[in-house]
Amino acid sequence: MITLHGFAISNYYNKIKLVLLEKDIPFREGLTYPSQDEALLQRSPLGKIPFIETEHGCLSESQAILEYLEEAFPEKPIYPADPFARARNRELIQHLELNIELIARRLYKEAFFGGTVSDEIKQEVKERVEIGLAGLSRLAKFSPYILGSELTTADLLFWVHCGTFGLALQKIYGEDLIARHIPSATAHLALIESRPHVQTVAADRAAAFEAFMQGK
Ligand SMILES: N[C@@H](CCC(=O)N[C@@H](CS)C(=O)NCC(=O)O)C(=O)O
Repeated sequence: MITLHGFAISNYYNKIKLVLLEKDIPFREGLTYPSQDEALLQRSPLGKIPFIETEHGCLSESQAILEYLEEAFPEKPIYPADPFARARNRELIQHLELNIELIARRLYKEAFFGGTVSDEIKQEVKERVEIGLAGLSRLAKFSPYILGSELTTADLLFWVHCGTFGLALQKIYGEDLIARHIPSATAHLALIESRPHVQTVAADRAAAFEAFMQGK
C-alpha cells in the first residue's frame, strides 16, 4: 500500500492526499517533517515533503507523484481524456504553482510562521502575484468547473493552493486578491468544497493548523 509522507498543513501534501482520495486509491499517511536527516534525504532528495513510498521505492515532487498515480491507477481518471484538454489542465496547474504559489510563498514566513517579511518584498510579491492571478483568470472558464463542464485535477489543485496562498494574501494585504482578480473563484471554491473528500482534507488541515498554532 502507498504511504503518503508529510504533514497536513502543507498544500503540496494536501494536493496528493486529495488526489489519492478522489481516485479511491488505498493509502496510509506517515507524519514526516522536512529535514536534512540522512535517512530522510535517502527517501526525498532535498529532505522535502510530500513524498510517497511505494512497492517500487520512494517518489518526490508532487506533480511527478500526481502523474504517476494517474497512470498507475487509471480507473478513476482526474485528467480529461482528450490530449489537448489534458495539456490545458497541466498548463493551468503549472501556472498556478509557478506564477502564484511560488511567488506568494515568500510571504508565508510572516503570514504563518511568526517571522517578518520586508515591505519591499511584500510590494514585489503583490505585483507579481497580481500578474499571476490576472493570467489565471484568462485561462479559467468556470462553467461551472475551472476548465469547462467536467471536474478535473485543475479544480482540485486550484482549491488546494487557494486555501493556502489566499489566506496568506488576506493576512498580509488585508484584501481578498483572488476575488478581485478572479471574481468567479469564490463560487467555484464553494462548489469544490461541497465534495466530501475536499471536506476531509480541509478538516484535517484545519486541525493540523490549530495544533501547530497552539504548539508555537
Ligand atoms: N516542488 C515541491 C515542493 C514541496 C515543498 O516545498 N514542500 C515543503 C513543505 S510545503 C517543504 O518540504 N519545505 C521544506 C524545505 O524547503 O526544506 C513539490 O511539488 O512537492
